[in-house]
Amino acid sequence: MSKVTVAVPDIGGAENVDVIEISVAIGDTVTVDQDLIVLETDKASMEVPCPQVGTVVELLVSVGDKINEGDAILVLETAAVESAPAEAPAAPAAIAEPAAAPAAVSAAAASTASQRIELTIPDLGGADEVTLIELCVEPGTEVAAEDSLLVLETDKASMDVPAPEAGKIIEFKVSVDDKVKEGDVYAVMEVAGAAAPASTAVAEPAVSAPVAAVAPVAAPAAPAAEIELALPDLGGADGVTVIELCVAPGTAVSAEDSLIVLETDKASMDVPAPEDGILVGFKVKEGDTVSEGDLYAVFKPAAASDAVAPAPAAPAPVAAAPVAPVAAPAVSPVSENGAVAVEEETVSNDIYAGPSSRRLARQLGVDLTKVKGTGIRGRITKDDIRSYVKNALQRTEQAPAAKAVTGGAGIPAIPAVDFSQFGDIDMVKLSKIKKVTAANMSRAWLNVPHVTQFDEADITDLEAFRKSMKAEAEKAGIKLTPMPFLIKAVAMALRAEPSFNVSLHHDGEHMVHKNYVHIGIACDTPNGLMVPVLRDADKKGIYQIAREANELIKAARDGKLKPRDMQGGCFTISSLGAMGGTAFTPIVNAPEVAILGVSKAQMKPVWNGQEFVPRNMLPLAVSYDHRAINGADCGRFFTTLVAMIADIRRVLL
Ligand code: CAO
Repeated sequence: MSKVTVAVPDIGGAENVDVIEISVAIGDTVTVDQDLIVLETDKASMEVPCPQVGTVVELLVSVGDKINEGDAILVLETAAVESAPAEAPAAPAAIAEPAAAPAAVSAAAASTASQRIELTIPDLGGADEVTLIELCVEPGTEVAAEDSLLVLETDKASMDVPAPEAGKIIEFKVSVDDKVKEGDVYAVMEVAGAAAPASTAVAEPAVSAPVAAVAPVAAPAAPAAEIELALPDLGGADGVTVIELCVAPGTAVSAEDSLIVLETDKASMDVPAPEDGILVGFKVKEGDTVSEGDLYAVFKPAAASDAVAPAPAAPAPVAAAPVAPVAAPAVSPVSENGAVAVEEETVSNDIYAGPSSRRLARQLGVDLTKVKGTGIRGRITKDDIRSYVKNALQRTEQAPAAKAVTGGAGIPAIPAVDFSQFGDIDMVKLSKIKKVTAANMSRAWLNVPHVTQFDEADITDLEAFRKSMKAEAEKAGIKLTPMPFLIKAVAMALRAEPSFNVSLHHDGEHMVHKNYVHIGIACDTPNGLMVPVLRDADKKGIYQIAREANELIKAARDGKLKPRDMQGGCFTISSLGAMGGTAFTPIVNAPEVAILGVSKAQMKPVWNGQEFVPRNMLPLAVSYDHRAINGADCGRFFTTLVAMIADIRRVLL
């Protein structure tokens, strides 16, 4: 065992750098390249990797400390036989400057095997130094030829640097936010077979950065004061795609403002305005394929533009009309959902994202102006896009308007309460039926926009008739309560008013009209509320309905209903008449679209046009799903129903 002190490596001359994160704790076993701490200046942050395997035995810095190159960070206990110097300045070697890293282009076979090659930064189109903004893979990753390894960026362009061939990335020699230039070694790669020649190790991006390459050319054909802008050096790339037009025709722009964004499969670049002026119009549109020298816009330099109208006549028929400014992207499938769109906010009109992120966004139909970047300096990463899509999908699933028929509502849960703090309680487990009922009620209540309409039916004559038939019915073994009459009246009212005998199809596109009439009977049972279904009530007589209803109610109370006995209802009747109450608002038993609530009948004085007469009045309530039924439909249905109950002979008509 020996102890090694890990020190701050070369940090590019930066001084008093903040320690913003300690990534390990005392006792941790660490491996080579594992992050130990994170440092940050106002320009960059860097992770300090571990130079060798060991166990952290002492931390010598804390978050908030300011440290410099060579400062001790922590002490490692290693398995090495020979002890390292007490204050070993060994760390720098582990950071960015590997032993014998050649300054120039890649050379084959740097380290262990002859198959290892060093990868160097390719031609940057004349740009001096560019910033490394993303390492696309982890050391140890197997990559295919052309897989992106790095993303580089100037203030005007970003580019992916692809793998020159298939292999395994052994290590990166660079870190995010490093400045790199052509020829810098950035990674060591293990490739199959013999060492690759140096040239194969140099990745050639499809498009080089057009940093100093903007080339407005005076257009001979253009009217005085207007010039046509030509595309700059594209690093030899042909067939580059126009992916964004950044300003609307007629817009005043400043020098260096982005006018269009071009993209190959490996790089994207902004093409900036050459000077202050007015972008008169575009000669290209999004999706066009362009090459160096192509005329892409008509531009009026500020010096020449006194007062140019917002849409001056372009010298050539420019493609101004169909151009959408970048702030109004055409594609946003997520925001097609109204409910979601309301919640969406445009985060930024300046899209700061690399080509691979832009490509992913296009594949997923994501509007990048709405994505918040969490990368360095607010850059949009692929993870940002994925999180955006995930969140959008979750919101869509929760948005009732998005799924008017099948959806739910993301309402906050009722907080948990410990009732025992207020007094003695007993906890009784819910029966399965009660749990199912609770779920069904919540589902119906949250999904169905309910309207409840009230009325009274004069059952004086009905009750007189029922009572006159009771003894006869009893002889036939039938208990004749008001319920069979209500079932028959409802069945015939549904026949007369078929707009109530429907269900919304779950696809949200259709209404299911039913040519059968099955009536659900809400039953209070010892196990909870159950709703057996009496089939074809429109085709049955009162005695048969009464007999079947009694059997179903008994089976419900005895817990003997079969699943089929509870399926297929068109409409439910819930009667609390035997219990009392003047009115209640029943919940629609979805996917049925309406329910009848029956309260306790009472003798009431009713004006017959000449005098008040005592009548037995039955309070009724119809709740209906306002997605499927309009108030006028309910008015018709309810009037028909009340008339049938008041004069039961009407069910024969
Ligand atoms: N007004 C006054 N009296 C009424 C009445 C009314 N609306 N409805 C029934 N009665 C009387 C009956 O006349 C009967 O007495 P008689 O036969 O001697 O005249 C007595 O009350 C008992 O009737 P019942 O309740 O046994 O029979 P029913 O067919 O009317 O009802 C059932 C059966 C299953 C609907 C009922 O027992 C029940 O369980 N209701 C509860 C429904 C429920 O819980 N719904 C959920 C509410 S929230 O949606």
